[in-house]
Amino acid sequence: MTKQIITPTRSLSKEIEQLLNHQIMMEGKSSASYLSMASWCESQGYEHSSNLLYSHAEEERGHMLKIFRYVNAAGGHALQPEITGIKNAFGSLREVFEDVLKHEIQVTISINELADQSFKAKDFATFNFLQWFVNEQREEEILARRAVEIFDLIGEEGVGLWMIDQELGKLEAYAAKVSGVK
Ligand code: OFO
Repeated sequence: MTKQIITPTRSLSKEIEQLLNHQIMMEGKSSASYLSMASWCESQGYEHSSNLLYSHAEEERGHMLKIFRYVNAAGGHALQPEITGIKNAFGSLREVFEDVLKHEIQVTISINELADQSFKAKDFATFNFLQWFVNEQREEEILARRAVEIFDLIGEEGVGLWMIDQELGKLEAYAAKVSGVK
C-alpha cells in the first residue's frame, strides 16, 4: 500500500487563527465602545470630543478589517464577533477618557500576547503583520494618557470643561507627532 502524502494548504495554525479572531473581537469592541462614547459626548454638547471619538470608532473598524483580510488571505476564516455589554452612559467627560485609557491598555496586552504566541509558534508572517498594531497601540496609549492628563492640567471648573473639549479635539495630531508613527 502506498503511503498517502498530505500536502498542507496553509501555514496558519488553528491556535493562531483563534487568537487573531479574538483580536478581531477586541478591535470590534473598541469600535463599538468609541461609537457609544461619541454619541454620549454629542448628546452632552461636547462637540470636539465626539468628533474625535467618531473618527476613532471608524479607525478601530479599519483595524478589525485589516485582521479579517489577513486571516482569510492566510487560508483561515475570520469571524464576525459577537459584541455585547457596551456602556452607553457615563458620569462625566473625564470618565469617558479614563475608560478609553483602560480599554487601550487591554488592547495592548492582547496584541502583545498575540505577538508573543505567534513568535513562539514560529509564525513570523503573523508576527511581522502584528508590528503595525504594536506601533499603533503605542500611539493610542499616548493619546488616551494625554487626554486624561488634560483634565488635571486645565481643571474642570468654570469654562474648564469647554476648554478641555477643545483640547481633546486636537489630540490625534498630538499623538501622531509624539509617537513618530505618522
Ligand atoms: Fe485598534 O487600536 Fe486601539 O484599540
